[in-house]
Parts: sequence; C-alpha cells; structure tokens
Amino acid sequence: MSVSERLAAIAAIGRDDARGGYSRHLLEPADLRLREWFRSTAQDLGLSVEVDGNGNLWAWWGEDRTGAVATGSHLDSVPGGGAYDGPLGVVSAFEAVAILRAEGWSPARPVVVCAFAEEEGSRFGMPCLGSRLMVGEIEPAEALRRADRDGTTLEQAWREAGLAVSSLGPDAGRLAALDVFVELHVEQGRDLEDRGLPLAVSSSILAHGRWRLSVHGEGNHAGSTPMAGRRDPVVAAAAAILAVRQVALERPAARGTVGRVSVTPNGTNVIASRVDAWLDIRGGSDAQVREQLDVTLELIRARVADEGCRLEVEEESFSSLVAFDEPLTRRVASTLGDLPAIPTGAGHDAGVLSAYLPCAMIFVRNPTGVSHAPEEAARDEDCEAGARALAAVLRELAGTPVR
Ligand code: HGY
Ligand code: MN
Ligand code: MN
Repeated sequence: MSVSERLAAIAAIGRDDARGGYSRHLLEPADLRLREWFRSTAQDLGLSVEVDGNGNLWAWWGEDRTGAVATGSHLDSVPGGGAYDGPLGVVSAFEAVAILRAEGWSPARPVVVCAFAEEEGSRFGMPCLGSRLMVGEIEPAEALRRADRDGTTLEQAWREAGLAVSSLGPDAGRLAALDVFVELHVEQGRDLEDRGLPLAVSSSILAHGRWRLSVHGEGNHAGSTPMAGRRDPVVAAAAAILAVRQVALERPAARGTVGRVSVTPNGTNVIASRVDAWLDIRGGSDAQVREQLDVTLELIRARVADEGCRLEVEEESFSSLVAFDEPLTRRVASTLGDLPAIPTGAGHDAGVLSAYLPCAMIFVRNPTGVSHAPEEAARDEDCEAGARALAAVLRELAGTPVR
C-alpha cells in the first residue's frame, strides 16, 4: 500500500458535512471506527496491538518491551478539521513499518506505532489527554469529571466504551519502555511551501494555554427591555474578544484566539443570561503567555464591568514551551539529508513526551499552510516521501541504541 491508499481507507470516517472536513472525537463512533482501523492495520503488518489504561493505542514490532523506538501521532481531530493533522503521522508510521518489512529489515530493538487519545482536546477540553495522563500531568479524577458539550462526562464515555475507569493515570512502566519518540506531522503553516522543500524537522513548540471565560449577565426579552440598564453578556463578550486580539497584536510572535463561544439560552429574541468563550493564548515563553494572559484579563474585567456583568475564569490547560532534543533532532535531520529545523505554534504529543524522553518531529509540506480546517492539504508525493523518511529514521534509530 501507499500513504495515500492508507489515508483513503479512512477518508470516509468522521466526515462532518455541516462544517466540512472531519469531526473525530474521543470514543465517539468515528473514533471507535478509527480504533478498529488501527487494530486491523497493525495486525495486517504483524504487529501486536495494546490499548493502554489511558486509551492510547500501541502496535508493537518485536517481543521486547524495553528501549523502544516509538513513532505515531493521533487520530482525533478538531471540529471540522483537516484529513492530515494526526492521521498522517499514524498512517506514515504504519507505511514506514511496511516499507521496512518489505525489504526484509527487522529492528535490533522494538519499534512501536502509537496513536494518542484526544490530542486535540476537542471533546473534553484537555489537549494531549492520553499522553498527559500517561506521564502523570493530568489528575485522573480531574479528567473523569470533565464533560463534553452534551454534558457526558469522560467517566461515562469511558464506561460506555468498556474501558476501566480505574486504569486512567500515570503509566511509568510504559513510559520507561520508550527510548525515543519521533512524530511525523503535516506542517501547520507554509514555511516548507515557501522554501520549496517537502520535509523538515521541528525545533520547538510555542508555550500555550487555554482558559474558559464565563460572562454572566441578566437574561431578558429583546423587545420589552429598554437599551439603558441592560446587562448583556454577549456585548461584554464581544468587547472581551476584541481585547484578546488587541493585546496579542501588541506582542511579537504572540497568538490570542477565541474560536469557540457558547451563548445561553441562544435565542434570537432573547438577551442572553450567560456567554462562555474559550481563550487560546500562545507565545515564545511560559512567562510571555502568563504576562499576555494577565494583561488580557485586566482589559476583559474592565469591559465586563462596564456592561454590569460578572466574569469567571477557569484555566483548562497549560503547556510549556518545548525545545526538542537537539542530538536526536540533528540525527534525524542528518539521516534525511540535512533538513531545516522549523518552529511550530501547534502543540503535539511529542511536545508532552519531550519532557520525559528524547523526541523529534518530521514535518511534511502543506501547500495551503492551513490546518484545523478542511483546506488542510498535503501532496501525495510529499506524503510518500515522509513515509520513506520515517522508514530511514527507524532503520537508523532501531538499528542501534540512541542513549
Ligand atoms: O492546539 C494545538 O496546537 C494542537 O493542534 N492540539
Ligand atoms: Mn491539531
Ligand atoms: Mn496534530
């Protein structure tokens, strides 16, 4: 098979006709079908499949469970996401194994293909949920209580999927079994397109955090309520969103986004009683993100007070700046003919694991540079080049010890 054929095999799973693109969220039907695809693909390649206590998928090549070279990514998406963000890394990992097996190569130490659960955090609001549970950065009780947009808790979803609630949490044994992790991912930007190159490695990931802002006002009738004296949380939220943009624009390389808003009760002829808005801030250091947040919230509090409303703020996640392991990144880059190392503003499971073991990333050119939208793209020939590159990296790393 080829990468394109493997992607085509899952192309119909989780299509979102309303938004365009894909909506594949943890343990929902599309995710369950993708988990089945992972299992059958692994078995076709002679790999043995495990689902760990945190919902992450593992397909092992080799009997050993120490010193493993891990490669993979995630299968879930944002709402209306593209076809490549996540799946390209998992598909390419399988294709790299297929290439190596076809040439009769076998690893001197285990190779494991992995797919981490809920990397996007789109259902339960915690990005990199599976990898952060595994390393102990998320408290299982905190995760289990989180609810999705329909009010279903992670605990309910876990039980409905037949997974053991008691199994969530740090998995030191599994983490210790991994020696290095290399994640291939579609580039989420146009750097490679502008350079005219198909592949790169990654140098770093911006620090980033997510906060839920709840603005409480006074619900009332849109027609019988005079304009004076209204306490309209939609007006306050609109001013808050403009403040987010203003503060981000004042800071080089900073990002400030509100992409999700929920209005209660959301009636056409109703002054809302509450607005929830989710804030995503990213920057070149943890301190810069925290400073930007403080300044942003100060402005938001003033705007909310002007409208006579009340503000609640809850931090949903925070991920520190990541600098990928230099020796490993250099080794991957030189194995592939001296690829450039480019930074990214997008978070990844490799970013989480990089605090615990050497990690590197390989980016595949995205001609549109767009991600988290249906317009995300990758050329077939670049996808095949990515899988061949990953095969070369596995041959290099799984042939000899890294540390
Ligand atoms: O939000 C991110 O940066 C990643 O796509 N989860
Ligand atoms: Mn993503
Ligand atoms: Mn991703």
